[in-house]
Amino acid sequence: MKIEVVTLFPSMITGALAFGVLGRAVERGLLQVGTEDPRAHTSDVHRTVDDRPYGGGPGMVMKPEPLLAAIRAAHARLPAGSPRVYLSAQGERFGQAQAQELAGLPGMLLLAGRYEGVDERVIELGIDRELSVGDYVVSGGELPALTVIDAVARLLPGVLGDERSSSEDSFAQGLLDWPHYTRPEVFEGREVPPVLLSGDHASIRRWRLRQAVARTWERRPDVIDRARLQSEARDVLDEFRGEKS
Ligand code: 4FN
Repeated sequence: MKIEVVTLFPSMITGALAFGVLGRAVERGLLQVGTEDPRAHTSDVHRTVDDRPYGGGPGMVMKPEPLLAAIRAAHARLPAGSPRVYLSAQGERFGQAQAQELAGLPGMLLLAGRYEGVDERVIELGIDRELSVGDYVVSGGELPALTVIDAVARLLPGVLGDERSSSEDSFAQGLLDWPHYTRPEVFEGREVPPVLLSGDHASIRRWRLRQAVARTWERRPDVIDRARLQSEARDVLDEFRGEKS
C-alpha cells in the first residue's frame, strides 16, 4: 500500500515509521509512505503557509494555495482509487471497521492540519473524506495520521509475522484482550493464574475467552460486537448477560 502524508512536519511521520512492525513493513516494501510539505509550494520570501482568519478571532488558518498544490502533487503519486482524507475533529470516528476498509485500498492521502485548521475551500476542492481519531484537542493532525497508518498497516498481508495474524487479535473478534503473563511465576508476591501453568490447552483457551468476555462486558460494553463473536464466545457472553441483568 502507498500512503502520502501532507504535513508541515514531514520528519514526524518518517521518524515514527522507522520503528517496530511498521519499520519492518517499510523496509520490506509492503508499505510505502511519502510526504509532501506545503511549504515547498510557496513562492514568497517568508514561505508563508498560514494567514489570519476572515471574521477575526484568535489563531491562524492554513492558507489554501500551497496546501491544495501539495495535495495535488502528493495525490499524483498515488494509484487510482486512493482517497484524500483530512484528519479532523469534524470527521467520522476512526475505528477498526474504518481501518479494515482503508486496508483494502491501493493507497490513500492523509492531510494533517496545524494551527486552527485549513481553509474550508481546500476541503471542498481537495478532500474526499474526513476522519477523527477521538474527541480531544490535539496540536496537529500528524499523530492522528500516524494512528491511522499504524492501524491500517497491521492489516496488510505479510506485515505481521506468520506466527501472529491480525484476524487472531481478540479485538478483531469484537473483544478486548485477556490478561497476559510471562516469567517469573511470582512477581512481588503476585502469582500467575494457575490454569496458565497447567499445560491443559483447552482449559487455557476457555479461561482466556472468559476473561476477554468479562472485561469487555464490564469495561467496554459499547465495543461488544455479538455478531462477530464465535459461537463459544456468544455462549459465554449470554451467561454474563444472564448473571448481570
Ligand atoms: N485537531 C475538538 C473540537 C474542535 C477542535 C479540536 C482540535 C489540530 C489543526 C485541527 C482533533 C481531534 C481528533 C485529527 C478538537 C484530529 C484533530 C482528530 C485535529 C490542528 C486543526 C486540530 C471536540 C474533538 C475536542 C485542532 C474536540 N482526529 N483542533 O483538536 O486535527 O484527527
